[in-house]
Parts: sequence; structure tokens; C-alpha cells
Amino acid sequence: MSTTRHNWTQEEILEIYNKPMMELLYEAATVHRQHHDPNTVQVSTLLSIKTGGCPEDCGYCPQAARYHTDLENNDLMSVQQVKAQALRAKASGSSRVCMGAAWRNVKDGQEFDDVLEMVRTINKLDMEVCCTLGMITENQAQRLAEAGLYAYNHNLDSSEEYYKEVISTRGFEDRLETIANVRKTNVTVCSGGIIGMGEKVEDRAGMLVALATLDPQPESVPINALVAVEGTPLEEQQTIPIWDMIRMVATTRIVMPQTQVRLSAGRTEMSQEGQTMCFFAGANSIFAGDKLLTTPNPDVHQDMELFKLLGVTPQKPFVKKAQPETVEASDSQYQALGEKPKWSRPGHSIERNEKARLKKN
Ligand code: SAM
Ligand code: DTB
Ligand code: SF4
Repeated sequence: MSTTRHNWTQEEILEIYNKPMMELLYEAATVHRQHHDPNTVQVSTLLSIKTGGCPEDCGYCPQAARYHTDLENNDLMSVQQVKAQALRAKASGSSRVCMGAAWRNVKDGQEFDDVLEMVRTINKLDMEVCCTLGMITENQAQRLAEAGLYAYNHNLDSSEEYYKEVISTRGFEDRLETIANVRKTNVTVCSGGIIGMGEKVEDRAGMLVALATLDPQPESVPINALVAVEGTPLEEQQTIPIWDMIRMVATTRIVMPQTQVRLSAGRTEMSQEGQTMCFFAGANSIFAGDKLLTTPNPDVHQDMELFKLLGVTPQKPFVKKAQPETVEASDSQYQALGEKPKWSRPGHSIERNEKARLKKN
């Protein structure tokens, strides 16, 4: 049985990433079998509860207000709308709903109270609830935990070095602090990143060092292939070869044996055979549903057909960790602190971000 190490170095991870493919696949598949049932894959449904108009400058993101993308902005959904979508997701075999908001960070107030009610509502449907709302304080993490949140997604996105070439409005250390705030609660941590943004293989390894040296390691790690959206600074990036995805998934599996490795954005560009290789290499989770947050995703019926073909069954909810209890708002032991956000804003200039911002439609 492989053990979980927290002292991985970039050199060691690069060595794994660059192994001959057959060695890499064999090692990753072996580790996968030691820690997971290879015929079970978790299915998580994304739901964009607040879309577009984001103040950040993340170079990959169609929801950043400053870029000229063809996106319809939407205010926060209602609790009833969210409940209806969650029921649909459950009926199609999903065990988790991940609610995403195009926010820099959470602000205390009515909208956050509504999100807490959404968390309570989905947990009562006996589904795992995940949120990705930007940076959060310890108090906000505690309030989410109390409402019954199962996981919080907050990606490192790339290595600390390459992060600076993609985002200037928020700092890598604030991402780590948010993850640390989530860790102070019983909510599980979901954190990963994106490949195909023009980064070097060293940056991919660097991101995995940052994730694998967390103790405990994240319970889930989404690996996204960039979806290059017109109007964003990264619109001209080429789709990554499937081999890069397979190597990234296999390396993630080896350095984080117990985590759920999620095939995330970019699956519409992957063949069934390519995705199957990723499952063999240790991926055991997918984002399902006709949309990711704002971009297309494979049809859920197609995903279920592939599962049938492979003899894979969707993972049931709460098999890795017990269902959290939901405390009603009226019984809450936490008060909104209304803290002044202290998150950093590096503010350096990124040429391609500036170019995309100034571009005429
Ligand atoms: N606003 C919050 C935040 O940034 O933490 C939550 C939502 S944000 C859209 C969640 C994650 O989606 C990002 O961290 C990034 O990893 C991923 N993402 C966004 N746009 C993407 C794209 N075009 N291709 C691949 N992944 C993307
Ligand atoms: C993650 O790592 N990937 C998801 C989820 N966490 C929130 C988001 C992917 C978004 C892809 C671009 C879009 O659809 O807007
Ligand atoms: Fe905003 Fe999140 Fe998109 Fe960055 S990734 S622009 S923070 S929605």
C-alpha cells in the first residue's frame, strides 16, 4: 500500500510526470487500486448560481467583467431555482452539487445568507454540497460548515510563479489562506488547477507540490484543461494534447493517493478513449451536466453510456465522509462579523490581460 507523503519536491514530481507512459500508467493504476474502487466514479454537477460581472482579472475566465466575452450576466439564483436544479442533478445520477459564484470573495449580508439557505436545502436532499465563492474568512467557513457544506472548492490554478502571469488582482497566498480557513472546519477541501494556459511542465509540477505538501492533502483535486474562450486573454491557447491530461492525472494520483482526482473542464475536447485512459490513470470523478459554469460540457446521457460501456458505477454520496448535520439559521451559533476584507491585490501589469481588456468588440 502506498503511503501519503507531504514532502514532495518539484524534481521528484517532474521525474514521475516524465516517466515512460507505460511505467507511469502502471504505477498510477496500481496506486489507484490500493486506495479506491477503480470501477466507481464520482459525478458532480456544477451550477452557476451567480454568473459574470466578476471584478477579478483571471486570464482564463469568461466571467471577468473587464474582458469582452459573449456572456449573459445573471444575479444570484433563488433558493427554489437551486433546489429544482439539484433535484434534476440527483435524478441523473449525481451525488454532489457544486455551486459557483463569480465573486472575488464572500461578503456578509443577504446574498451570503441566501447561499447558506441553498446549502441547507441541498444537504436535506441527501446530496453532497460544494461551494466555490472566492476567498472566505474563518467565520464564513464556519457558517458554511454549520449549514451542512460538504466541500469548498478553491483552486490554486497553477504554480505560484505562473499564477502571477495569469492573475494580478488576487494573490496566491490568499488562496492558501482560504484553504487553511476551510481546514479549520469539518468541510472537505477541493483544490486543483488548470493546464494548457501556456505554463511549463515545471509549473504543473509546482502546482502539484503546493497541493501535495498540504497536510492533510485536499480531499478532491479538479484538473481542468483550459477552455479557451473568445475575448479572454488566453483565447488563442491551443487545446492541450490528451497525453498531457493523462500525465497530469496519473502524477496527481501518485502524489495524492487518497484524493478524488476530478476530470473537470475540457472534456468536450476529449474522446471517450481519452477519458477512459484518464480513468485508468486514476481519475475517479467528473463534472457532469450540459454546462460547466458557462461553457459546454458533454451530455450527461453520453457520460452514463460511457460508464455502462466501462462497467463503471456512479459513487454514492457520503461514502468517503459522513453527511454533515444542518443547523437552521435560527439556531446558528455564529454571527456575521462583517469583517473588512484584508485580501491582497498585487496589481502588477500582465500584458495579455491588458490587451484583452482594451480590445474593441
Ligand atoms: N470566483 C471563484 C473563484 O475564482 O475562486 C469561483 C468560481 S471560478 C470560475 C472556479 C474555477 O474555475 C477557477 O479557479 C478555475 O480553475 C476554473 N476555470 C474558470 N474558467 C476556466 C476556463 N476557461 N477553463 C478551465 N477552467 C476554468
Ligand atoms: C473547477 O475546478 N472547475 C469548475 C469548478 N471547479 C468550479 C469550473 C470550470 C469552469 C470552466 C469555464 C466555465 O464554464 O465558465
Ligand atoms: Fe472571477 Fe473566479 Fe472567474 Fe476569477 S475565476 S474572474 S475570481 S469568477
